[in-house]
Amino acid sequence: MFYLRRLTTVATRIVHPHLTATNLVWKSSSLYRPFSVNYPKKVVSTRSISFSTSCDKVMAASKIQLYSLATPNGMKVGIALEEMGLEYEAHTIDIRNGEQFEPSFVAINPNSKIPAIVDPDGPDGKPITVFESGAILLYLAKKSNKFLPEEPRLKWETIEWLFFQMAGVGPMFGQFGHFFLFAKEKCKDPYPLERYANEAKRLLGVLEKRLEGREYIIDAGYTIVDMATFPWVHSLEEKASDFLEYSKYPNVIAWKSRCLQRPATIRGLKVCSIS
Ligand SMILES: N[C@@H](CCC(=O)N[C@@H](CS)C(=O)NCC(=O)O)C(=O)O
Repeated sequence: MFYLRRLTTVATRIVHPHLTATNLVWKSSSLYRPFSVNYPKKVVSTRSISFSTSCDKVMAASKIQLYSLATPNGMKVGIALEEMGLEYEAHTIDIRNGEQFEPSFVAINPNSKIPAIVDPDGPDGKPITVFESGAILLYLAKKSNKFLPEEPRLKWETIEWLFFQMAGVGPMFGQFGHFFLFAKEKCKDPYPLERYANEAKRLLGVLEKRLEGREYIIDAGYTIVDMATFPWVHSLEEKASDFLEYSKYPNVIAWKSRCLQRPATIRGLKVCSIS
């Protein structure tokens, strides 16, 4: 883990050479809250990092560097990288231990959330950092020329449904998961769970209608929209299928099963797995 942290720090220096390598503060949390936004964090140690020549090969990294964890948001990017056949190196950021708050990671994503990438070969040939899973998917689709249709109407439909996932499915399913799984004991008021369960069901209904007579969300075939959406649908099906009445959404279930039949997608789901 220490070596991975050093890789993260070195990659950060590639794109943020103004950062110093010393006095980086590592923050940790004893609580695992994949869906949470505000949970207690405490600094457990402070140590200095120094660079040695053994890290030089990382300074010359030619592959995309992925910083992630296999949560529904993290899985999106693992799937995209595998499906697109892009070369990459994956680094696990353990949000259970507060690694998303380490300065070296904050330099890559100022919002302290996974996933994030560093591409040493950005659009202008120089290194670039990209955070927010939707932005990363668009970036990778453009780089690989895959999974984002070129035909203008289909392209805008793809972007439209990607925003639907980013602004609707992700946040609402996430809040539902928080109140259903993690805040069960903390919050006795039924209102938040009801609100987010109703919204999750409503969104499943929107998807159900969209998938009527369609194999994938966009008619062009499997796209970055499916990669962004099905990990959330799959995750809540595993945890709350009865509560959210998944049996009422047969088109959604059939589509999710189709996504799960793709070997590269299966590989992508396992990138940065939580052990
Ligand atoms: N909108 C962001 C959301 C990312 C996000 O919420 N990531 C979660 C894991 S699924 C995280 O890093 N949580 C850590 C925290 O909240 O401290 C995206 O899609 O990239």
